[in-house]
Amino acid sequence: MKCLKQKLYDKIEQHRPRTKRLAKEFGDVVVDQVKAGQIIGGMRGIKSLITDISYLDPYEGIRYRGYTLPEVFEKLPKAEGAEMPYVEGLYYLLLTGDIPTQEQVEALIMDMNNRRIIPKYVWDVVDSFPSESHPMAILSAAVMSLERESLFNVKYRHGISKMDYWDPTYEDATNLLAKIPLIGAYIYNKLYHPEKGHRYPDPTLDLGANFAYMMGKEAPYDDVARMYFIIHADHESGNVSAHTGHLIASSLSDVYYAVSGMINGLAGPLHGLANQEVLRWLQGLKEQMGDKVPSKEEMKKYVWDTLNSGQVIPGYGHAVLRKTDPRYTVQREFCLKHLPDDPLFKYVDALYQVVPDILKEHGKAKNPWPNVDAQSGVVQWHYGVKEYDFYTVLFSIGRSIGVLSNIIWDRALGYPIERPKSITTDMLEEMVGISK
Ligand code: HAX
Repeated sequence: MKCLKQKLYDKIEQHRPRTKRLAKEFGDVVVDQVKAGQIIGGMRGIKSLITDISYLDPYEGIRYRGYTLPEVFEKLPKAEGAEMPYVEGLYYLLLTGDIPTQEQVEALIMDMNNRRIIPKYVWDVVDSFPSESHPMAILSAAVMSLERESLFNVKYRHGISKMDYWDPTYEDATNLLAKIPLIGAYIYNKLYHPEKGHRYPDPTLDLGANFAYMMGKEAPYDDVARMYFIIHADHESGNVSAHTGHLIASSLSDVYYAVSGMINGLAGPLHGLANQEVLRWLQGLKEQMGDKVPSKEEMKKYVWDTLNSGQVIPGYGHAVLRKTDPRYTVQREFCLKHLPDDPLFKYVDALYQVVPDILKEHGKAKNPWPNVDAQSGVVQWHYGVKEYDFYTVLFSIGRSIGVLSNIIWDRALGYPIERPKSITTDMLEEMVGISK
């Protein structure tokens, strides 16, 4: 049996001529046009990035290597008795495009378990933060501190060939992916449950089960962790976190710099932090209502009050999607099966009944439907992770799977340093025909 790295090498060799041919023979073919509105509107919709790891269709949602989320959940190997697949299997799929066998995933789990040792200075970095610090700031700093371990940097200093950049990058990426859940769980225990202390990983467990174990959670939290990391792994390349990771790595900064930057981008309330914002916003509604479950009219009023005060409804809308996010649906189905009577789930479900119509009437949001963040806090809350500041750390662990896979392929295909062109307002006014 070929190990993941050998299989990846074969795939890279097969793919390289395609990229080379596109660049050499078709470099001048026009594939998109840029409108002035896109330049001042956050580059929305401009086709200017390339990735084969995932593709986001506005109406269908995300596909990983061509597979929809339900297909991913159905096809990837699972631990005995588990409802959700191994996270390691997803990493294998994202890197190679192939669904791994049980044996291939087990070999990868063993490999990753051997990469879990974390130098003491990382714990010291985490411990040195004040307890009021946001866990995303701590996670970013802890990942950054690991940069010292980069194999890519050592090889680069010794003069490695461009064709081989992907190899130490794969080593760095797999090392970081093995370690980041430990850092996340350590931050959780330190900030919120210092009395319990930190649990070191169990080498017999896979990434999802290990995370549950380190968080001090029983089943089915292992499946919750697997589901959570898998649905958050990738959303093609243009979103803030994925793009930041790619951009930083394009200057040949190593994966530790890139993933730390990715985490910083994810920490914004319009992106990953929206999952904590949903919970904060819902708690506000619960406080207003006392113990009473709000009526539909009261719910509508709360939504309108939020909009009228100039704020966004967290967990709704999307820059690309134009329908309910399948990542929302996966979690909703999990909730319907495992926690149908959870009071918070009922709130979120009731919101689903009122928010889209209100956003349509409000008339601004291009997509009135819920995104991944509308539902994810509910699941965590139900299983006792009520410290909602922590939710984006969970998102970061998941997102690192896609970002790292992309960076390995960026190196393999030799994509250059990213450098779009900017213009001044004067120039844009002139281009659109505004006379002074
Ligand atoms: N509530 C109220 N107004 C909204 C809205 C929402 N949920 N979503 C969009 N709008 C508004 C925008 O603020 C914008 O208003 P202005 O014209 O006054 O600036 C207008 O509708 C048009 O925006 P859009 O084109 O539909 O959306 P964008 O591509 O600009 O932004 C966002 C996409 C996800 C940032 C946006 O929908 C939003 O702010 N949603 C709430 C925050 C959220 O849930 N973020 C998480 C998104 C998923 C994700 O990345 N997870 O990590």
